[in-house]
Amino acid sequence: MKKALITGVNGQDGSFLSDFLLEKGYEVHGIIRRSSSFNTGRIEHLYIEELKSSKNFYIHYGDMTDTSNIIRLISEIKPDEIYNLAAMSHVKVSFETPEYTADVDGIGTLRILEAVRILGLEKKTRIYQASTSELYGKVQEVPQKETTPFYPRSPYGVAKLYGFWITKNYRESYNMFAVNGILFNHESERRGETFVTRKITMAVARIANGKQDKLLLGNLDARRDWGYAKDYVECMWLILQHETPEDFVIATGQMHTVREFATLAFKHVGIEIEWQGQGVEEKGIDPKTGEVVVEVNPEYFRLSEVEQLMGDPSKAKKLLDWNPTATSFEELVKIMVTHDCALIDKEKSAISEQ
Ligand code: NDP
Ligand code: GDR
Repeated sequence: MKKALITGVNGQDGSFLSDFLLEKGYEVHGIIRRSSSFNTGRIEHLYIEELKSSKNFYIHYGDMTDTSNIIRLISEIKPDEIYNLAAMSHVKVSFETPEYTADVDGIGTLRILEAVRILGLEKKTRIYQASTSELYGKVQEVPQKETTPFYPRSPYGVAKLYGFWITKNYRESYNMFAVNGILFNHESERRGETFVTRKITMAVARIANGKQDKLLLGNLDARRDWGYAKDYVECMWLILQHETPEDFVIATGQMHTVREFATLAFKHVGIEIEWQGQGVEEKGIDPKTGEVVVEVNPEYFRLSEVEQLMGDPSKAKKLLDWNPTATSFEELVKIMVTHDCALIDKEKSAISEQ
């Protein structure tokens, strides 16, 4: 039985990857941070299932800033595969916590690579590094591929740039199977609520249920290449199974504006939003009621924005036989809105039963 270690196991991707690897018969070890409140909501179903069936899922306390903890865990587990998903992953927040972001997202990656090397596991352990389309930042070429030059636009992007290069450097210097998946935005019903897609779908569900008046957004013109997280974690695994260690762009090859995402999300609850005005004055109106349901709030603007990102997944399609559009943009929005409407309904019925 293969053993995998996942950092950031309780995040969006870590939780889907755990589902995927357990299904494949792996023994899965995950690292979580100690928190003053419960932080295992996304992996709760695995505890419950694993209590019932054979126990292949193990959780360990740790932190990407704690070198001795990382070395001890890797030495005890001796994983065949490490998926380094832990990160301070919010681009806007990285401007508020640049040093911490560099420590976790940049040096944290080095800590994993060094631990594997110090422990003499270079030949046994394959390492996946969660790289990002934010490396491209100020876009030099459209669509972006593995050879497109990087130009990060945030402390997050710069920290991840270090993570990318140190992974490549360890591969070339120590002959390690250490690789980067350069993943474009991927979303799901498990996405954190401070990212724009989930912020929109949760607000749409609440507005449709009369629990919120309006949605406040930043840059409506920002364009992203949005895929479904469940499809993308399969690709992380495929990258580690490839016979040679190589970096891959993982994307759908299509992009949409934040405005388009919101328009489609509202449509699913029967609101055919009408956009009026421009720039900070732009508003989304529900034509049936005349009410403003979306407003622009400059508080959500970025100090240096990444205006557009669209990846070219040709290499992953060809070498990994991966289907980038298994879930379409329209399906993704529908999955998220349907999930969040059900969530709000459940909350409502729980309250009415009290
Ligand atoms: P999430 O923000 O959902 O998850 C991040 C995970 O990292 C959480 O489990 C978080 O734990 C953990 N973490 C944060 N800081 C530390 C720390 N100091 N020590 C240990 N664990 C820590 O991100 P996603 O699942 O969406 O993304 C996974 C990875 O992929 C990240 O590295 C992200 O930067 C990268 N990425 C994501 C993309 C996307 O569109 N989703 C696209 C490209 C790259 P806690 O719950 O305690 O905060
Ligand atoms: P991003 O995702 O920065 O691409 O990083 P996010 O959803 O935060 O922003 C996408 C775009 O939407 C614009 N935007 C808003 N964003 C947020 N969060 N909130 C708003 O109200 C809002 N209004 C408009 C943003 O300005 C931006 O242009 C994500 C993270 O998962 C990273 O970890 C990952 O590396 C990249 O995707 C690829």
